[in-house]
Amino acid sequence: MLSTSELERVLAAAGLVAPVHFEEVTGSTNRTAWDLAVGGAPEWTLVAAGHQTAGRGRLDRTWEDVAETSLLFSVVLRPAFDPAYLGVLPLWAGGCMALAIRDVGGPDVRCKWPNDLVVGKRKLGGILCESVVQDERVRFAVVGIGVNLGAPPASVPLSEAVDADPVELLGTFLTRAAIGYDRLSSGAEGALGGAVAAWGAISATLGRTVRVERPGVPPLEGHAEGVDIHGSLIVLAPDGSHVAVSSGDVTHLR
Ligand code: BT5
Repeated sequence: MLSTSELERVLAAAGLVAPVHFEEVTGSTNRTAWDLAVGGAPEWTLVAAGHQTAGRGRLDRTWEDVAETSLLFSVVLRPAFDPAYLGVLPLWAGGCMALAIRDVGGPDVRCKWPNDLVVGKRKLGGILCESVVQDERVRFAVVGIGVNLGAPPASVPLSEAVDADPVELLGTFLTRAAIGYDRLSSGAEGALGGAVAAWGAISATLGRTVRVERPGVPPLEGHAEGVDIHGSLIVLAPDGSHVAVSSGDVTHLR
């Protein structure tokens, strides 16, 4: 079971020093982490909950959970890299979590661009990265992750769950994420490229024919060729052009 003392323990075991904040029931851990970040909370401030009443996805969508059958947490980061690299964060976090799930004996989880954790067509986790950029610098980023454990919410079609202990999974994620974060944060090209390559190696999207939907733009169908150093999906369009997609929703067609 998650608790304040368990959060402190797994953070320390990952070699990280930061405040933790646990609530059995909260609105949204991203919201709490955001408020703490605005108030100056340091990197790796960790917020977790047993249940969210206002869990958030991207674009005002909701993240559903069944109380006590999810891992729901957010961390505050203050990457020093150029804000142009913010798109790498969900890929980096998703890659770390997919591998952490495998480490604790879970199934062959893959990453669907930009922020889903999937097994086949079923989604078992999602990542929500929110950030503030000021004076061309990242003031802070909140990386929130939800993973269904034990049972997916019945209200969400095509959802899936993994059988894992939340404390063990969180600890394994933090240990993976802490390794190499400082180089990523510094904007080292090798680290950014490494995070993108690690994501690509366990991606469910690359090599597929996809449809990309973006607000206010006609849908784009094409071949998902790769991901660039900014985390954008490179799609080969039917006219032979390469389109770099920095945000949107992807459907795997073939
Ligand atoms: C996401 O958004 O997938 C990001 C989810 C991030 C959730 C974490 S939990 C901790 C932290 N605090 C928060 O408030 N949020 C973060 P998006 O790509 O927009 O996908 C949202 C869609 O996923 C919804 O519209 C549903 O279709 C689906 N969905 C919602 N809950 C789900 C669940 N538990 N399992 C699988 N799919 C779900």
